Amino acid sequence: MLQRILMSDSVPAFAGPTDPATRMAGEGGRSGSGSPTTSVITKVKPKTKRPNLYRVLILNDDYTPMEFVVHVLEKFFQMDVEAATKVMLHVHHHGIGECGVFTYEIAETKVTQVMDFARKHQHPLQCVMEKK
Ligand code: TYC
Repeated sequence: MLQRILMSDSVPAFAGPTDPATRMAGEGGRSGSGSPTTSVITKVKPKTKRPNLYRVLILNDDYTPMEFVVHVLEKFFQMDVEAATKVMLHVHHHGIGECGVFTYEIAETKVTQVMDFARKHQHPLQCVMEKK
């Protein structure tokens, strides 16, 4: 978004032409004729947007072996065996649990990797993503 400040016959006191966030257009301050001129100062606001984040969750079921879930968490979510076991037991007792928080594309890739791996080993493990 550009913020425009229209100033008459002026040179900005708050930021000179060397300020990278300020640009001047038009005739400039001194035309040489001695008469006042108009300058348009466009202030460029640096805007960095934070990406949307998504939780990747795994769901409990009655058939997927506990060791397989621990293995999945180690393989795709860089957990050590202690952290993976805690998450697996949380899911086992509460029905659902968080594996991590990622940007959209990373989260989608993790879900696909887990689902493909579970299917390949014929386990019904479910993995989903949810916008934070
Ligand atoms: N409930 C499963 C069992 O008793 C273990 C399990 C844990 C399965 C977590 C899925 O996401 C899961 N074998």
